[in-house]
Amino acid sequence: MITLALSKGRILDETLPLLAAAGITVDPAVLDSRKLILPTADPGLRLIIVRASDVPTYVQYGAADIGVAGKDVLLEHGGEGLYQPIDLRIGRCRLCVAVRRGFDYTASVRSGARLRVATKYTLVAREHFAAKGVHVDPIKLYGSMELAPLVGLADAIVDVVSTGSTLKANDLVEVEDIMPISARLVVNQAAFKTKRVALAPLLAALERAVEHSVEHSVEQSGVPPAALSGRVGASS
Ligand code: PRT
Ligand code: MG
Repeated sequence: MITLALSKGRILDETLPLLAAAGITVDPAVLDSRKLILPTADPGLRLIIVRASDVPTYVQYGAADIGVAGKDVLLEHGGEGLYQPIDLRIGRCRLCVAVRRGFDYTASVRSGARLRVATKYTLVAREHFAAKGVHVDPIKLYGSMELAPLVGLADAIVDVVSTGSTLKANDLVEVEDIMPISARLVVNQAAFKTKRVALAPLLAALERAVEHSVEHSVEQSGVPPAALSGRVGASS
């Protein structure tokens, strides 16, 4: 039996079509239930529903063999005990730095002031600013990061942005693009060897499903997705 860890919301919603293309379907009644262990039409594969930031932990410890997690979540986790063989090209967004409209970020950085940065991604933020020689005090939050600069908790936020409408609605502006983000298939390193016979065809089918959906989106828009975000074949 293979166990796949996923989070409800955009990750599950965007993974289901890839699974379907790989020939694996899930009963809609099961998806609507509050169950946390979901069977699929393939008796050799079940899904478990966990918090997005917990996916790497379940897979690292082998409670799930594979999982789907955003690169943002994987960077913050560290990726210990995990292989990341497939960029699923779903859950696309970008990690960025944003401040209140009117806050002079450039001047503040130039003056060498310590910036208070509210974020769910304290490790990533620390590394990003250290590499630029900017002094920061990361403030760990678990959600609604956009609020922090508005009420004086922080000077800046590091968060993922997709359409930009949340920033806009809260009078924040993006001042730095850190990196493009998409979701990765992660595999427990031990399971990759011990369950290779069961995993190999599933990984191959998912890879084909991703390629097919990429070709399809090129046909529809005329623009290769790699030109929109990230590199072709990026897997780290
Ligand atoms: O919600 P919960 O706290 O349980 O966990 P989560 O927020 O990590 O889960 P979820 O399902 O919201 O996100 C799962 C993964 O989706 C993330 O780890 C990202 O890799 C990816 N992803 C893609 C996003 C977004 N797009 C996104 N827009 N994750 C979050 N957002 C949020 C963002 O934090 C901000 O608050 O949406 C808001 C901005 O959206 P726009 O469209 O207004 O820019
Ligand atoms: Mg969320």
